[in-house]
Amino acid sequence: MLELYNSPVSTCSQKVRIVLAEKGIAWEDRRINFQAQEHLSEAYLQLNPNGVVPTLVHDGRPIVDSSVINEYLEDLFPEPRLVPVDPYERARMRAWRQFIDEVPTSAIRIPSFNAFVRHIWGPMSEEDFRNFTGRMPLRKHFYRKMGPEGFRKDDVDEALEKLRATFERAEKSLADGPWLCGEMFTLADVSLTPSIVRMVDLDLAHLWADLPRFSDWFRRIQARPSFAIAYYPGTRQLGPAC
Ligand SMILES: N[C@@H](CCC(=O)N[C@@H](CS)C(=O)NCC(=O)O)C(=O)O
Repeated sequence: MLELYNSPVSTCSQKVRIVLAEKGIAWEDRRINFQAQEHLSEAYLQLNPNGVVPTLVHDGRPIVDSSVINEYLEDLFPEPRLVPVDPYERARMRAWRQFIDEVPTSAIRIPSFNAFVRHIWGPMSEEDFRNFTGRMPLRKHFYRKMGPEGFRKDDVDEALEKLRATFERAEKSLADGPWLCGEMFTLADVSLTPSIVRMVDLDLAHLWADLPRFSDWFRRIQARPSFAIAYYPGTRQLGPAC
């Protein structure tokens, strides 16, 4: 039995939901309510000591981190394949996925938190906010750096530059497309998708308007049946916490 602790609007959860949909895997939806701080509850921290979503629980055993979860799902359910068989192609895919985890996935949090998360500070006193963020195993300093005013303009500019660099890198790779790693749709394509969807929700799609191959890639992504399944109604209606 597979249970996914996740949130409809969380980009990292969306990454795993795409893979579940691509592979047609049955799973139990365990929704975490960020506003109720369920991700910081003792019970949830037992499953995921980082206090973030998603967490996959397979026959009672937790697996954390969306990229690790997706590789685990690939191991459990190899068909249809989302990871190349050839070791060199597999390494190339993992290098892409690693870059995506390090660069755009981190960068998108800056404009995203400014737009959709910062307001949680509003009703809280400074002391309450410090107590709340003090309970976060992974994101304490990130939230505190954001503060009530949000991330500064130079932080946002740096994030957008990193995102733009990603699109340019993808545009080059896609010359040998249709997917990031060539003919095969892989976990690298899955990993990049939620950041791009979030860019659209932030009204930042103009940042790749001059990149035709990348624009076509995103159209192809949205045409896959897994997209509508992972992005069911409500997943784009952005509320607090990513
Ligand atoms: N590397 C982790 C990161 C997970 C993560 O940051 N999840 C976000 C949602 S996309 C979260 O739970 N945030 C909680 C918070 O902002 O307090 C993964 O990929 O699973």
